[in-house]
Amino acid sequence: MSNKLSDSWQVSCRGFDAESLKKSILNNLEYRLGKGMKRATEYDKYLSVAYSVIERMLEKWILTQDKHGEVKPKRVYYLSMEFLMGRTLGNGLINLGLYDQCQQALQEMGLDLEELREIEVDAALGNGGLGRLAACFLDSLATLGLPAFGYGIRYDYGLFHQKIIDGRQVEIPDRWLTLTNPWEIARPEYQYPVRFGGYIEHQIERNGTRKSVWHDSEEVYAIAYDTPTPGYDTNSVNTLRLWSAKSSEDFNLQDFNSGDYFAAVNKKVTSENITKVLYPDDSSKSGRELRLRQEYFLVSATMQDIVFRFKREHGTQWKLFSSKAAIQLNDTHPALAIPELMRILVDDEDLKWERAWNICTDTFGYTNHTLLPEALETWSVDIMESLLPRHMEIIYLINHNFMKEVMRYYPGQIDRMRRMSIINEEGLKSVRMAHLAVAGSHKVNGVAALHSQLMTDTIFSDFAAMSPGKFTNMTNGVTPRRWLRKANLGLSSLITDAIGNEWVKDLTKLRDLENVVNDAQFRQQWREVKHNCKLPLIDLIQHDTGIILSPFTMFDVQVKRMHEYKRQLLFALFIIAEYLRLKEDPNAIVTPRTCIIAGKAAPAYHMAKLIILLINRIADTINNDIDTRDFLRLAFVPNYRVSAAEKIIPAANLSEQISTAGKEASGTGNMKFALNGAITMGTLDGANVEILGEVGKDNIFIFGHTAPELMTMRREGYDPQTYIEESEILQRVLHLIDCDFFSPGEPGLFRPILDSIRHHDEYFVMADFMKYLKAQDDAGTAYRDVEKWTTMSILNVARSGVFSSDRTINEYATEIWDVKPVLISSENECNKNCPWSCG
Ligand code: 26Q
Repeated sequence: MSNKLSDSWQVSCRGFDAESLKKSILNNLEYRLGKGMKRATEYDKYLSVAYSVIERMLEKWILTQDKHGEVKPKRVYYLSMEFLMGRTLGNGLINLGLYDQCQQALQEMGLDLEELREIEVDAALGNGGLGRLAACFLDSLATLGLPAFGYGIRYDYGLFHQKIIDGRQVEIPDRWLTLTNPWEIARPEYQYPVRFGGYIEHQIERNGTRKSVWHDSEEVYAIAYDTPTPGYDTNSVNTLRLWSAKSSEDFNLQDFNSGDYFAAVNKKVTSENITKVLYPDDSSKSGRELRLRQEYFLVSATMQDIVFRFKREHGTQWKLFSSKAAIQLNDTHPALAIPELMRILVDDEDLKWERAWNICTDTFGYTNHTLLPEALETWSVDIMESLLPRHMEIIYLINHNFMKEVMRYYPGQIDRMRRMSIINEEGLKSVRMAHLAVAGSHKVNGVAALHSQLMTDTIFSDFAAMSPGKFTNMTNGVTPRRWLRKANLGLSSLITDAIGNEWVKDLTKLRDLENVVNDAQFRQQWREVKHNCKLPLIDLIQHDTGIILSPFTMFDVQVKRMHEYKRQLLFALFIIAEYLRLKEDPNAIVTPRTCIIAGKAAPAYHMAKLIILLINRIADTINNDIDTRDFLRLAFVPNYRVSAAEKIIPAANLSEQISTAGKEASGTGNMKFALNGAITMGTLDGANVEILGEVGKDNIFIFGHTAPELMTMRREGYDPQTYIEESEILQRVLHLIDCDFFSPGEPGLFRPILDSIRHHDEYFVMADFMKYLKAQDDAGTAYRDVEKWTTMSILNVARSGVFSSDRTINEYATEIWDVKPVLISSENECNKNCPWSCG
């Protein structure tokens, strides 16, 4: 495909041609790694290429940062405990416009770019949607030329690797840093002390003002590691700054001198533990103290850094602060940034409380990603008091003022105050982080229209009644660079040949595909591309599981974290029903289907792990049944991760988005599938509602009870038994599990699953089962109509433009952040007259 980007922006110290790249690659191998081609390992070769790519980012990075230093624009700070970046090489090459040249350079050296790309280990510093959203946002921020920093934690161990042994998930530590990470630059010159524990002394100054002094705290240092985040077809390169913990003293001298060497080393180890490992739970049940330490560590280092940068550019003109910094909180995990900024402004910078508070609320924005009550973050006042005594005081003060305000609005409404309080006084006293985040922000947003509506109807209804203008919606999006241009070269090229390549930067241009939807040759090519996307996935699955699949079947895919509300179980029950139908009626009309499931379960989430086991046992049974195996297969792909998603999603025909209505805040996988020409099989949940709105009801399969219907059923009493009694198919499916058909020799293995859906069925699996079966039947029928399916597939892509994270970031920029792009032109930089002659 034509991949020529406008070349005016190309910075020229390191050439962007294949010849210069070759030179760089060999130079890096020799002078950075100290090897020649003969002894270089595959990883050495990958590193040499990666170094050659990052070098070309660095020039633009410096240019960008210098420019920002000069114009001192308002910057966006995206604070997140997770950045699920995946691999960088392929996307770096695409964003820099270097892909084809690099491919050519490597080919001439007898190397293969695709093979080298596969060597890179994913940066898996996130669990799922929230972390990947942060990564997509970084790509869009840079592409749009917005001055921005991502701030997060440099975990030594990212999300665990998942192995499947005898059908069960086994967790393996992710030692992603044991091999060199070429994309980061350590900045030991940027380090900040972060304090924990101790006590607060309240002094009265000579002039009568009160002063709080924090004594006897332990100190840990936060060291910055920077990764450049380049935009596509632009000189803008922003920064992802991740903090790593370093002990403040190499040894505790007292312990050391008293002869206790191990105690001395141990203290060092304990404080450095803060950034050891990412919490592998994508809900917040685990109220562990280490997690709170992590959250405060991120926030404290980040706020010090932001204030340092502000003072460097604007001194102590605090009135400018909120017009120079927009800080976005990715869920409540970094919400301590609010009391931390209060502490810095009031205690360190001597601002009056009211003034500091106005600065805070003008600066912070908070994004909510969940309504599940059990996932709303709270911390016990006890833990907070002992770990962060000053912050606990500040939170009490914030709450005191906030309660006064509530009282002004609603005099005498004690119950409302109790509900809205940042401190939950019932039982063990705790801090409600969501209430803190709402109180301390000028904008609070949900991540899809339905979710934002439910948010103000339910968990934040009192807050929305008091400050309606504070609440808004920012429907999620995904970056088209990674999720179409990079992940699906075949479809990208076909699209570009048909409508040009502007869609990469303006995804709404995909609409132009509607002009060729009836073009017979285009349609034929479309089918071929979709077919070919299956081949590498088939190889991967055979390699990882031994299961052999056929590309001539419908690929029906559900990939996402394992969660009861996401209802992988509903998909599994459908597969059993389909299996029974095939067994009982050899002449049944069927659409040959390949069902693919992947996802990790939180290590302590036993039900989710049991569902993985059930899926694997179903797969063992049906894949080995000669009566059915030509029509129905199932594969559970181990170790779902960003790089696997890039292979799985393009191969899908049907995209399973079947969460219990009202439970999935948005979903972003749903968008990636639609963008790659898969048709959604979905409930009216999260962004599925908006996908329906875009593609139209003829190009999607929607089923199941709606959120309001389920609300009524909960209120009036829901009995799954009535649905079971009504459906013979459902009875037989459940019976097959019950009689240990999938667990021979292990009687009752799946009992907990059956008990849960037969008796409580919190996620309405039974209530939606028959509706799902019908929708699946419709999808199977539609797939057999090749022409109809082709149209649906093309229209899904044509109408998915709105789900670009560029659109989302533009909305944040104008409606929440008030930030503007800064053009980075390539004048004045290294050119042919470069004195260093470094080409
Ligand atoms: C919190 C405290 C302690 C330990 C872990 C956590 C924790 C970690 C990760 C809580 C939640 C998460 C991740 C949540 C998440 O990924 N939410 C998803 O966000 C997506 C982006 O907005 C949405 O599309 C999904 O609907 C939502 O589930």
